[in-house]
Amino acid sequence: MTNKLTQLNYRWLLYPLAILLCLTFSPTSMATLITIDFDSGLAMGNTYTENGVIFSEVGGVMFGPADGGHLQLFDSNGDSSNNLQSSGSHGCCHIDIYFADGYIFDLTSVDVSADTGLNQLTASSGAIFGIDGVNIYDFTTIPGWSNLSSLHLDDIAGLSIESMVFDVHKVSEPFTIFLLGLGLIIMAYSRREFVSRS
Ligand SMILES: [Ca+2]
Ligand SMILES: [Ca+2]
Repeated sequence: MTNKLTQLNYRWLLYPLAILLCLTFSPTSMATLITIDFDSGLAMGNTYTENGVIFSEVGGVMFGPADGGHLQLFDSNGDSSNNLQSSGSHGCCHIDIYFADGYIFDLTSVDVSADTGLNQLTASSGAIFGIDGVNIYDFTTIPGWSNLSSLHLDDIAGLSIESMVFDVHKVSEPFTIFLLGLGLIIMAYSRREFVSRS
């Protein structure tokens, strides 16, 4: 009798534990919204890094103070937060955007303060979006902007971006993968036990 009770408890404890592990450490539950406002990052050489996101000007001069490079970090619209914008006297730019840790992400939104046209965003999925005017663009409603490894921004002449929001999936951490795997193994084992005893 005691032995049977122990087996019963053992079986019914394993299954919830496995489900808890899987739910807690599954990749989708690790998604985190990250807003880049171009205020708190570090501009160095041809890159700007904020909150783990790298903006790298491809083959360009560099990010500069007011007018020292292709790109500026400057509050052009007076809302006390910097914009990422092209510098009029230095022509246009091409920028790669990605996470320093190689995280996979969804592009959630881009807040555009100024745009004179011909500015194009390309996703690693192959999706292309032509920015057309001043707007807060909601990419969650457009197919092709999820599970990305990078973005590419072309010809940002006349473009001024107030902020960008990313939904990052932190799936590359070995410990997370280990715990998720452990949860799946326990779940499979406890299910086998359940089937063999019933
Ligand atoms: Ca800003
Ligand atoms: Ca601003």
